[in-house]
Amino acid sequence: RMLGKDKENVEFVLYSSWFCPFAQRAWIVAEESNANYQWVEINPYIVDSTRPGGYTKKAQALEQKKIADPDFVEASPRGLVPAIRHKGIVLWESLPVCEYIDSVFGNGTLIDRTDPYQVSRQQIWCSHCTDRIQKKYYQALNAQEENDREALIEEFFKECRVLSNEMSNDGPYFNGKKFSMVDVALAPFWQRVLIVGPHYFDLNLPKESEFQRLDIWWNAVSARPSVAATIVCEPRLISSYMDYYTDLATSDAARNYIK
Ligand SMILES: N[C@@H](CCC(=O)N[C@@H](CS)C(=O)NCC(=O)O)C(=O)O
Repeated sequence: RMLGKDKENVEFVLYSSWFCPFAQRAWIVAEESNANYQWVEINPYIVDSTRPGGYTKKAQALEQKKIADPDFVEASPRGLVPAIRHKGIVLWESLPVCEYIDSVFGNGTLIDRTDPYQVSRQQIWCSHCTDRIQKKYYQALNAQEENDREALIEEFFKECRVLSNEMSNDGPYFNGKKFSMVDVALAPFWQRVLIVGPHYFDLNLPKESEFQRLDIWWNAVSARPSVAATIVCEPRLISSYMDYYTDLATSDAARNYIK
């Protein structure tokens, strides 16, 4: 279904970047759906030919992005991936994009929309994944002093424990037996915690029960076909994070999630 194999019947266009965890959320939900979608690969950053594949985390001016791909910037006014185009509408920001794909092309099951409490609760824990777990982790990756990094890793562990304690005991996923939006929100970042972090610095996840629960969660999530389909080449993923580690990133994501 990806890459618009059935080019005649493309149902929506997904503007994405292979390395982007936010875009990976939308990619997972697109894979969960049965839609025939077209992938448009975007590199929103400055290309540096001395880097593997030319990938950096250096911001490219919006004007440049417009020249490279005007349709993309029309779909995403700040020039960030992911974004989608469906018939006459465009949408950007990963979680709203995920919600739309799930409602329109999926089974609408990633959020229990029949229960207002569950809708709001999912939002709280999706934000926790983005603004606390992922943010602390990126800050640790970006820290230039060992002491700062250690303190940030402790804060990251603390936020992981908080999420873990909210996870159901009824099944492997956040909500138990049903895969949900919180699982989608966290999966790309957890993959980076396990793969990218340990390459750049020592990251030994604690052995305590909260982290065992997260292990159970990741085993189930990573085995799910929609998630497995989005796992990219590990060495390339690692090298694409170099600018965070060396504090050279100037992207919108770097400003919002690291600084
Ligand atoms: N809050 C946005 C963040 C998206 C984002 O920062 N994407 C990065 C790639 S990982 C991007 O497009 N960066 C381009 C830039 O910073 O100019 C979302 O959830 O979709």
